[in-house]
Order: sequence, then structure tokens, then C-alpha cells
Amino acid sequence: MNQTSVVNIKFLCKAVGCIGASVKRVGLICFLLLCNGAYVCAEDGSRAWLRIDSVGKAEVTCHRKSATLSIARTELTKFWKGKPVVLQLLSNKVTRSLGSDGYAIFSDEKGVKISSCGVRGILYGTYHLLRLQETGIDCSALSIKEKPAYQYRLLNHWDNLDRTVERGYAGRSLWNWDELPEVCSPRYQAYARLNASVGINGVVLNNVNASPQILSSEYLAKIKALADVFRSYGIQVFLSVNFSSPAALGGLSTSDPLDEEVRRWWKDKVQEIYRFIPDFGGFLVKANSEGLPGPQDFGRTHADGANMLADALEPFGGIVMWRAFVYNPGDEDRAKQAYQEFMPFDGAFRKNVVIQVKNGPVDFQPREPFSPLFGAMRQTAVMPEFQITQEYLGFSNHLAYLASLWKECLDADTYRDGKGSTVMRMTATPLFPEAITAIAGVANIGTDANWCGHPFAQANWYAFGRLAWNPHLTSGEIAEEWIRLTFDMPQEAEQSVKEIMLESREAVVSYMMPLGLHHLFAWGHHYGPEPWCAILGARPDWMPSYYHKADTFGIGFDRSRTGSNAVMQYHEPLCTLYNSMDSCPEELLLWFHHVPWQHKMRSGRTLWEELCYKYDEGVQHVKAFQRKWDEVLPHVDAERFRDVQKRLKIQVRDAVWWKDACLLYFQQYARLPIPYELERPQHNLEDMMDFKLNITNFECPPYGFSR
Ligand code: GCV
Repeated sequence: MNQTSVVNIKFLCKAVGCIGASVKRVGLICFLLLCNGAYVCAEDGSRAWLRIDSVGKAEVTCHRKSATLSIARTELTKFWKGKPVVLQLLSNKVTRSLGSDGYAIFSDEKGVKISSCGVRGILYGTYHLLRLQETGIDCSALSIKEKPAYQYRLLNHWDNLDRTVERGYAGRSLWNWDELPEVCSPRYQAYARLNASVGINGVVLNNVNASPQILSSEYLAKIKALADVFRSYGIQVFLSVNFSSPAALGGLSTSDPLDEEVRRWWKDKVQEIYRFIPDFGGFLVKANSEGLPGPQDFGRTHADGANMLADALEPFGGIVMWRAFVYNPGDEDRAKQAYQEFMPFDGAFRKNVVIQVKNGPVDFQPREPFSPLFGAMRQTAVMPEFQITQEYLGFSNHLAYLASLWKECLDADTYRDGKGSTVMRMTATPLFPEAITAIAGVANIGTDANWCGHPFAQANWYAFGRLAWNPHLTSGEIAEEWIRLTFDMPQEAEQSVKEIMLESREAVVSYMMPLGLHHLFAWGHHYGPEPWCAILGARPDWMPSYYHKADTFGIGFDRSRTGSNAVMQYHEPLCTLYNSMDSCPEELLLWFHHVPWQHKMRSGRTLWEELCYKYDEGVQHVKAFQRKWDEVLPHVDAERFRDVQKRLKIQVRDAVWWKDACLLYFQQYARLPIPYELERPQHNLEDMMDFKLNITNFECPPYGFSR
């Protein structure tokens, strides 16, 4: 993996090709090459964290045959630089205790043994061994036993059949439906390999806003082709389904889940799917949410709908992931609605159903408290859904390392069974013997050469996989691994990059929505700030003012006992802690309280001053990231260096935009000066209010705010 001695032919050819076109550009490239020690090769990021150069001579023995074992064997033969390896597929006390995805690795002076009772376990052990080698761990005396925390570790693609990606910022959908099943892009295999290398074992191929068409025989043949590629990498295919498919696709007069014909239709459809894909994983369902059809359209319940699908899938071992992302406009606080709608059905779902719950009670905001549903259900399996794609975190223009956000949720104590009932424990420990344990991340992957748009967005894909395997890992440990695998830097530079990553999520919170503010996003695309947004006739719960409630008294959503009483959905001591303005953690203050502008914060400042300081802190953080990144220039190839540099510039500009927009807008209510020691606004409120970013929701705006 030492790239520094490799001359990148592709890059040089590109440079030579430029001569005719632009001498100036070649000059710049040469300058950058010189700066980089002449041989740091350019990279397009397509190899992501699997950048090992083949050595091609390791001795690997495996007495069993399977497509998965043969991948493991090839990976080691090509990339392992140590003593001979034996791959042992065997069932003994140790391997059985680790399960078919788990593995044991032992090494001594004679060589290495990777054992598992499942072929997937051997593959995961293989990638782990290579990861240890590439992160510089001494592999001569290993004694490792690993098993994943969650049984299902899934990516959710929000990919549409026309190849747009809802909230995708890295090009188009990877799935080229027009070419499939005849043509299978080599990227499908590369994608599967990257997933397997971090332990991801399932993918939901299509958007939860699902087209009924995905279940047509024509598409099932295409999906089969993908499943055939993914299978040997241990990846199961799942589909999002539209609840009204029996009517919309099957031509039935209803999609009522208690109707016999409808039930028959789903059973037949499921049988057909399994004929195409014998190891099909199951369905993900968004029902009665944001206008999508669901069982409530027929006077039935979520349990009726989920159980009908579960019954059809059960004979084949398939599962249903039923989303709890439900809310309706009305008097009730949006943050309370999922809990209210689902709690009455605790215990009413079939055993092969799991309720998929977003990390926070509203919608993937830069910071939310954990969803109270995690600590609530006692007889129903619940799984976390995280968003890897950065819908609310600056798309792929902003550097935001999200392991910190997910860890905050996983480590949060729900107090369901007393202290220590973390979200991680509540979701990774089966509630009953057959209960499903699962975790999902909304993918940030597209056709961009580097898969994710921002080079650092790859770290979020990587981190999701690593946390799904082992949620006890720290954000820092995962960042360190990723940096080592992704770049070739001296330790000091690695440290700087790690600092950027670990501070990045908090920086985004500070310049977008500090102190518990949420959903101040621009209408529709959710890229920039629009705290003023007011669209005539639009749903009030889609307006920022619904969430910030700024007035001349103060700002924030009162969810205390005297407000919407959302605090009651949390177990003690959280309920009491959140209920009081004095004890509520300040990072969630405006989530739970409507706080007077003059309220004294722990720092001794007033709320208004604190808000100003927080916004400013966010901006200063990103400016510091720019400086730190420039310092690592000698250690990063020119292509990725410049890409990150360019995006950081956008991020700084956007951070200032966020700060100016929010402070100038809220200042109208606070009627107080921005503390004079802080930088003055660079924009006028009126200009910002007039400005409309012209993007559709699946594109990444090229350069953020400019008029
Ligand atoms: C797939 C938010 C997003 C939608 C998304 C929805 C969901 O509302 O803005 O794009 O739809 O969440 O998670 O279902």
C-alpha cells in the first residue's frame, strides 16, 4: 500500500494530454507533483479504503470449495504479505459460539489460521487480517475472536428506477436498470467487495418511496443478476415495497391487508421472488408516511400490514423491516408521533418483523436526542436507521464524519432496564430468542468515481459498517483505521486529519443548528438555511418556524411537561432531566424548551450571546480545518488533496452563510447586538431571503451560496 514509489501512469497520461489544451494547467500539476515529492500518485478514490497493491505470492490453503471461500483465498493470495494462511471452515465449540459470520484468527511462527463455521465468517476474517496488516498491526501472534453485534447490517439505497437517488449526492444510481440483467457493471462487484470488507451483509436496493414496478417480473430478473453478484460476497438483497402494489401492479381492486385476495397476491409474489433469488432477504416498508399508502388507508393497523407481509415471507426465512417514520400534520408534536403510533402495538408483530427507527424522533438532524422508541418496546424488535448520506449535513460538499453522531445515539442510555440500557444494548440484544437484531444506514453511494462525492464521505460508509459490526468501537478508532487505509501519511499528518474528522460533526452542528435547534433547512432540498421559510398552504410541520418558534420572548420548542410533554416518552431520570431548563443538557436545550433570550447559560452568557458564540465557533472550526488540510499537502496525492481543498472552501462559505442567515434572522426577535468581539456578518438578511438555490433534491449544488 505504499503508494509513494508508484508512478501513476493514468495521472501522467492525463497530464500529458493536457499539454495541448492548457500549458497553464500542466504547470500547476507539475507544481503540485513537486510539492508532493514528485511520486505521490493521483487517485480518483475508486479504491476507497481497499488500496493494497497486489504482492501476489501468499500461500493460502483451503480444503473446502465455495464462491465465497474462493474470494477469501484470492484476496489473501494477492494481498497478504505474511506467513502461510489456512482457511478452516469448521464447526467446533469456538466457531459455533461465534456464529456463521464470526471468526477466529490465530497466528504463530508457522502461519495464520482463520476459522469459522460459515463461509461469510472466513471472508470477514480475511478482510480483518488484511486490515490489521494495512493499519500496521503486528500480525505475528494474533489471537482474535470476533462476532458481529447485529445479525443484519444493511445499507438502504434510496435509488429510484429512473436512476435518480433521493437525497443522493454522488451521481446517479449505481444500478443500471436499462442494461440489467444482460450487462453487469464491474462496479457491482467492487461495491460488494467494499461492503464485505467492513462486514455489511445486506442491501435494500431501492428507495423506501418505492415504485410498485420493482416487483414486476421484468425487474425481478434484473435484481436476480445483482443478487448473483452480491451473493458470494455474503450480501443478501432486500427490496423496499409499495404497500399498494397489489392494486397498482397486480390490478386488484384493493390492497387491504386483511383481504384474502391481497394476501394471496403477496404470497404468490414472494414465491416468485424466491424462485429468482433463493436467498432473498425480505422487505423494507414505508407505509402511511409522507403520503405513501399503508394499511391505515383501509382502516387497518401497522401490525396488520407488517404481519401480512411477514406471513408471506416466513416460509422462506425472509423478514419485514417496517419503518416507524410516521407523522401527520395536526396539533400533536411531530417528535411524539412515532412513539404514540407504535407503542400500542408492542408485541402485536410477528417474530420476523423488526421496527426500523431513525436515530432521532424527527428526521436525521445534525443533533437530536435519541428516539424514545428505542427504550420503549419490550416485545417487539427495534432496529436503528442512520443516514449516511448527508441530507441535513451539507450534502457531499461538507466534511462531516458521522461516526460521532451515530455513537452518540448508540451510547445513549434509555434507562429502560435501569442504568446501562443503551440504545446499542436495547437493539443488539435479542428481546426474545428468535428476535431479529439489525441496523441500517441510508447509503451515500452513487456513480461518482469515488463512490460518495466527498472523499471524506467514504469514511461514513466505512464507519457505518464497522459500527454495525462492533458498536463498541470509538469514533476515533474507526477514523484512525480509515485514515491509515485511505492515505499514506506520516503519523503527525494522520493526527491532524483525525482531529478534523472528530471535530467535524460538532462543527456542523455549531454553524447550522446549535443548542438543540433543528430543521431550519431550506424548503425541499435541505441544503442551506431558511429559518424564515413560509410557504403559503404548505404543511406547518415542514416549516422551520414550527421547530424554532422564535419570538420576542425567546426561541425553541417547548416539549416539557407544560409544553408538548414529549419528555414523558423518556424513562426517568431522563424525563426529569430534560423537563427542566436548568438540568437539560445545553446541546438539547432548544429541542426541549422555549428559552428566553436573556436566559443565563452555564458559560455566564445570555442565550442570545451563546447562540452567537456557537455559530461563530462553527465557522472558526471549519476555517481551522482548511488550514490543517493545507498542511497535509505534501502527504496527499494532488487529485484528492485538491478535491477536499475545494470542498472545504465551499464549506467555509456555507458556514458563514448559515451563521449570517440564522443570527440576522433571529436577531429580529432577540433585538440584541451580536457580541462585538465576534466577526461581523458578511451578508444582508434581505439578500439571503431573496436567494433561492436552484437545485433538485438529488443534485449536489456546485458552489453553495453565491448571488
Ligand atoms: C425517502 C425525509 C427525507 C425524504 C425521505 C424521508 C424518509 O423526509 O427528506 O427524502 O424519503 O425522510 O426517510 O422516508
